[in-house]
Amino acid sequence: MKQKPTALITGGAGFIGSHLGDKLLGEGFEVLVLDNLSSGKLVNLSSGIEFIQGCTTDKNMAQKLVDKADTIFHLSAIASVQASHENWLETHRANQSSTVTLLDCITNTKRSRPQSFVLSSSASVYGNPKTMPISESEILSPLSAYAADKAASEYHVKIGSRIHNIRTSVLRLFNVYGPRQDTASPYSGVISIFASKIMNGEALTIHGTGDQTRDFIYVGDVAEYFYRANQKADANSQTYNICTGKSISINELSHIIADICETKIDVTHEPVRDGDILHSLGDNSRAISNLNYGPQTDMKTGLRHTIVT
Ligand code: UD2
Repeated sequence: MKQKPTALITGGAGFIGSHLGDKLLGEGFEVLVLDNLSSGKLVNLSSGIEFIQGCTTDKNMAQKLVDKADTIFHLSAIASVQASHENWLETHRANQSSTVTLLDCITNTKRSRPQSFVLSSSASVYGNPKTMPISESEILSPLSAYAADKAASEYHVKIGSRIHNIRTSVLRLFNVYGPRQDTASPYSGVISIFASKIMNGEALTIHGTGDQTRDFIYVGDVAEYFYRANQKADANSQTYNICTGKSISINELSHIIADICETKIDVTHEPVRDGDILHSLGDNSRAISNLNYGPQTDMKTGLRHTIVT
């Protein structure tokens, strides 16, 4: 009988990682999840997934798990711009040293079968881009410690491919939404915050005018992209924007959510958040052509899945 491939997902108990775990189980993988549960939750894990509690920067633990894996999906991070400024060194370890730890484990493994590595990066590496839609060739201009760590992680991945011949891919995620996204944390995405407030009959807070726009992509499509990016991982290490190529404003978003919930919304305005970018719209043509997949879930359908759960 053919042996199942084994995938290690760091941060696999989190919002995006847990959807990826489900996708990989469905594709016949053995799935190992390494997560310290700082933001991930055990309830996110489907049965059949092997869970290991720990930090990705724990070299001994990481080595043991990397030794078992055919592929490593690196999603663990402290995904917060604010936290990256309040706890610079701690977030740097979680967001950059973790990447080097895993790549170093790959170079040290005694395993004979070649391994692949997929990095979850962020559109924040672009900062305030000069051109819109943003293509992957845009100059990187991180504006936060979080974005700097993601950009540096990307460079380390390229080194992993160039010097050590590791098969890699890098995904730059735009604004991901969907079920299991935390509503309670101050770092939550706007969609989960709005959905939860509307369902609880609370007023929405809009920072600034609400005319700022974002390219929102549904988490199921993101999991599909991770799966395909691993299939295409090679020593040329391609980078992909993971987005829809369409954007909507925060005002429009609030109206769509209100329509779905069949309710009227109350809005209070607060000052623009520190470091907030005005517009974000990605060019996803490379992902569509190289990974042979375009986002399948439109905004209304994705929001319905998000709000009923
Ligand atoms: C995204 C990422 C973040 C980082 C950042 C870099 C998410 C959840 N966050 O932040 O990790 O990569 O990009 O630029 O993907 N807003 C409101 N009211 C609220 C909450 C948010 O008006 O209650 C606004 C907010 O000011 C912003 C927009 O909604 O203009 C989107 O906010 P977000 O936190 O969902 O995502 P973003 O793009 O700031």
